[in-house]
Amino acid sequence: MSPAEIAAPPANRARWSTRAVEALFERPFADLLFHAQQVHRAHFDANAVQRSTLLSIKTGGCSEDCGYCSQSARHDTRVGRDELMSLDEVRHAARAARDQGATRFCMGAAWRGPKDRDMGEVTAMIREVKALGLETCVTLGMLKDGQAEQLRAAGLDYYNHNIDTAPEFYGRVVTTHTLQDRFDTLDKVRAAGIHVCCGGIVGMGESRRARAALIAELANMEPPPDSVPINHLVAVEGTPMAGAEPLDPFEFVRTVACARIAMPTSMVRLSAGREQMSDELQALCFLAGANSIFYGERLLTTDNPGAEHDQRLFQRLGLKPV
Ligand code: SAM
Ligand code: DTB
Ligand code: SF4
Repeated sequence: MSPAEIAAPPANRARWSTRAVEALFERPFADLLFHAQQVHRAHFDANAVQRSTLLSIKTGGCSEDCGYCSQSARHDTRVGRDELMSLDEVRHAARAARDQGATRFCMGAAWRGPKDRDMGEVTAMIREVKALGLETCVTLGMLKDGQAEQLRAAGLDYYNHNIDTAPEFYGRVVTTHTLQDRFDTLDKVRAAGIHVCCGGIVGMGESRRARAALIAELANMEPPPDSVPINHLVAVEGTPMAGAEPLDPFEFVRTVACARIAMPTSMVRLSAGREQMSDELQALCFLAGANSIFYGERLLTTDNPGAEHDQRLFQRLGLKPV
């Protein structure tokens, strides 16, 4: 593939092959970042970064065996098993997030999927958060028929459901559900008129080819996800991935740049792993086209930079929160 072909924007959302994304990964770092910047600036204000705050509304005890996850009941981690949070606690956390400047509130549950009996409480939480003037997002696992419509009726704006890794690597990461199960839920979310938030994790010991395949798979969705979280593995003690080979930080930046180029109009979220990154590395990720973050001192069960630290970083980089 010639550099000109690589640089060309995909015409009418042409399908991305793994090889084409891999060719992006192989470019000199400065060329790749320049390309990502061009694409980013053609579609977004390059100095604007959106902020969402996460809340774990149901922590731990999950039936699934995702190898990276602190919340699987099959892994011996320090994360306990909690009941579903009360509406009061959710309201309190959402108000605090809004007062700190978040514009979206994302509630996560350590479930394979919600039971029908959980839906009343979850939809009440969505209504409550929406009433505070925040955009709403939930990540609850796999959905059964009808559940996406119930969430939409409650005012849900986004559903986060990651494909997490390349198809060829998926079975090495999770065995209790399949990638097809994930696609089925994404179809239900889309059909219900909810925005799709779907991305993955890197740094799990996958190859560059697998990272390229993950990006191609996301970019080839029809349409591509509205929001694409790029998570860096947070290696949690007690999980099978606790000892994963560390990823070269520049390779992480390359992954962000490839996501930006392959999905020009999607929000690309610099997600888990920021606490372990320097400010300089995060700045490179913004240069590579990341334009949203998780904001607030906790992700779900692990630490995230505090709001004050991020406010300072935004100031130092002249970034505008949106
Ligand atoms: N149980 C639901 C599910 O699996 O979709 C929702 C919660 S799950 C924790 C949401 C996402 O968090 C996962 O798909 C994964 O991308 C990310 N995640 C979980 N643990 C992580 C870790 N240790 N490092 C990086 N990302 C992680
Ligand atoms: C996503 O892609 N990353 C967020 C959110 N969606 C739910 C979760 C990151 C979790 C990191 C590990 C933890 O805190 O347990
Ligand atoms: Fe459960 Fe989600 Fe963690 Fe997998 S990623 S173990 S489904 S909470």
